Amino acid sequence: MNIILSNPRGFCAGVKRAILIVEQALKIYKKTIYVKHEIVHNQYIINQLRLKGVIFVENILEIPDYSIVVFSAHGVSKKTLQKAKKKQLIILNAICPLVQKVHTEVSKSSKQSIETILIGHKEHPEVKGILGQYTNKKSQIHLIQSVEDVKNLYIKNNQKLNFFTQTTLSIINTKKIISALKNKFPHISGPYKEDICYATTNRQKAVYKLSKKVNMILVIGSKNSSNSNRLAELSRETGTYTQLIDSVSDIKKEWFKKNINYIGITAGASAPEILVQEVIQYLKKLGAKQPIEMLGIKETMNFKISRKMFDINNILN
Ligand code: 10G
Ligand code: SF4
Repeated sequence: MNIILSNPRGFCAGVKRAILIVEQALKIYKKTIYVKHEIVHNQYIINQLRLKGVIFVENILEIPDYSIVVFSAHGVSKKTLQKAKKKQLIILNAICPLVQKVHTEVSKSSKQSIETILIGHKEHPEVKGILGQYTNKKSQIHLIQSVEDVKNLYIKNNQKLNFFTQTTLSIINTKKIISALKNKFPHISGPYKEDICYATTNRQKAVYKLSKKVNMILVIGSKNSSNSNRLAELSRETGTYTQLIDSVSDIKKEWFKKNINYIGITAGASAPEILVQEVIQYLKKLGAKQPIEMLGIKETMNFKISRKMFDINNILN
């Protein structure tokens, strides 16, 4: 049995930054750190941080007044931010800068009363956060998820219309939706391509390439991770036998009974490399050879954390 590792895979710059913000907060403040939503959608990361005392909440109202809160990498709505301010919380916003860019644009669109379309998955926290930037009651933001939704979309003024996208969508499906939008609304404005980020794009391109070389792909990522699900979906669409696993303990021996000579492994943007290495060790015990790293794009993106972020005086001003 041979193992081929997808490249790039695993942590993106936004995830690294978000986890580091929580770790720095623990070190600097030496107090309970609350996190609004899972900092990133990965069970291993969440369990590790819980062991360090971090408390994850879905509702800001669960947090005692004057506490320290970190907003997850997926971002929050303006309403959530206001609630946190009302409770006088010390806020550390770990939103990925690439999601922040979408917030800024949607907020601008709202201020200018431009009807706006967001392509994204309903109920996903990133989508809730983006929708929550559009506060103009006289105009509207519409959430769509499919080409079918474009057909049913009614817009008041289609001469002035903007669209944006969630950052972790399927590249192929999103292109289809955008093309349907452009056909129906020729005057629509949007990002140069779409707001799907570099990490999502690179991991999807890599897993597609990998699918041509292997009989089976293991995608490491949690069930609620949008970008990990999109990797598994794309891999399955190529006809490759695919399993999305949180960790090595999800693997079932019967998966390997079929004629599998080449196994591919990839990991979502929120899955740490240690989980990949544990799967490799397991497969080696089943007789797999030393893994081969597939050639791929070298990622150099790095999001800095400003020192000011942890400065109490700066936060309270
Ligand atoms: O893929 P989603 O958005 O579900 O999140 P994740 O935590 O699994 O991965 C990192 C991506 C984000 C923080 C959303 S931009
Ligand atoms: Fe940022 Fe993309 Fe990572 Fe989301 S997946 S945190 S947008 S780099």
